[in-house]
Amino acid sequence: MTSRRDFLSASGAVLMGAAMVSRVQAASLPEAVTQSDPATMPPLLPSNGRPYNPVVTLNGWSLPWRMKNGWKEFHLVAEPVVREIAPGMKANLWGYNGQSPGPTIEVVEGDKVRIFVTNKLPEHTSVHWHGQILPNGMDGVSGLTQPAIQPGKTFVYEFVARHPGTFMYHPHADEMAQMAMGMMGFWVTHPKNPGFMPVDRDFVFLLNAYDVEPGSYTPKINTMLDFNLWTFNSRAFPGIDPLVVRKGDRVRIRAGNLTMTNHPLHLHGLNFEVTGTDGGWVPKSARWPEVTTDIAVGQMRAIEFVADAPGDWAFHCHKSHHTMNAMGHSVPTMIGVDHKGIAEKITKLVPDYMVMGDKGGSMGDMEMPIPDNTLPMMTGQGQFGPIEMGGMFTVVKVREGLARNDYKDPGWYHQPPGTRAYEWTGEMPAAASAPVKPDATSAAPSGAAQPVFNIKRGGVHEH
Ligand SMILES: [Cu+2]
Repeated sequence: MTSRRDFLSASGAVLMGAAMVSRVQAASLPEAVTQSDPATMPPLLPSNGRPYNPVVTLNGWSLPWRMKNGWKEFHLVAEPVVREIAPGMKANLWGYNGQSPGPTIEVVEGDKVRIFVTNKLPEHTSVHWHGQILPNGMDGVSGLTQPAIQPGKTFVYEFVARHPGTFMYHPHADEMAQMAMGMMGFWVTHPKNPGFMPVDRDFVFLLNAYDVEPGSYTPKINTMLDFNLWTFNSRAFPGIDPLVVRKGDRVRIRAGNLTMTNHPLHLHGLNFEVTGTDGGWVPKSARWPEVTTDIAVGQMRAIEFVADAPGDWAFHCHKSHHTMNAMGHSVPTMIGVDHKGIAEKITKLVPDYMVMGDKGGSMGDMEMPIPDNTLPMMTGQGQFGPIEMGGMFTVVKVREGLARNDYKDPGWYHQPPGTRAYEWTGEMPAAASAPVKPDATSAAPSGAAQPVFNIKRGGVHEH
């Protein structure tokens, strides 16, 4: 889908002058640029204002601005949007400028920022600038610091972006409904000095969650904890783009949590340090190495690592039900249950009935009909078969020799010969058995070694 932003980036700032400035200048509001393509857009290089190193919004984009009398002006439009959660599933959400989450806003420390917010929702809203230190009346809490923005109205927020760091924006009006519908966006205030903590690649995304019944399109907004779609930027695996990284790059990943539970984000193959929170940057002396960082509700974290290990490295929430998509999660465990007898009876009524779950839950290579507009629970194909993941899962792809601004999916990693787990095809040892006490052996049936538990009957039970 061609967006106005594609046009802008293709034509460049100079051509844009001829085509659009007259119209933009004639209007009192900056143009509300929209984007509906679900792919990750290339970083938005600043064409005016202070220089900075732009971020890459995973399956998202950054909002263009205009400079007017020393103010950096943005226009956010709160509106209903359709978001593709992953190929095969779309949801009716609320977002900003054509997408949920809304576009990332990137400014520089010290910028005077003016944001026009137009409400095209059927109910009032407001925008809270999470983590910003700003005048009280700009904090966006409807009722407390301002009247709510009624449908059809436009409000103006003005403040100086004082602190560099990682922030977000979301409504502070009918929050449970509006966040459950996808109202949120990322905000990055870059340091005034572009040489402060520079990185080669800087990825950002929000952790969010939806409850969309299979076969329906609109999230259930009253769900408190039992969401069925766990997403990065309103996308579920395999709809989440990989984080493509050049070997040797210093990489930053910033994530904010706008769900109602914590998410331990886990990265394989690389150690990282938590370098930032929504309160600011962590001094070097206070950082420690991790491969998992827990991001609590409402928090933001920036992690950094040097991509010294080429490969396809899984990056995911470590709550295993957050790496699954919709469908029933409350089914009984059938591992070890022989239900052949029941299956025979059911097959008389339902000829296609399939015995499932008696050997485990694996459904990665089963092809079952699913309702319209939902996703398989575990999905995604890798080069060696089904990945059996959904939800908050993606892959950090570290490759040698990429171009500086190359974020294209390089395909699957070709592991050097002799470096992949392999099947043992040699001799197998005799079946392992637990050590057997001589007196227990006599009681056991001949030939079958019985495990003996080390229990002292009548003895003193010590811990
Ligand atoms: Cu999680």
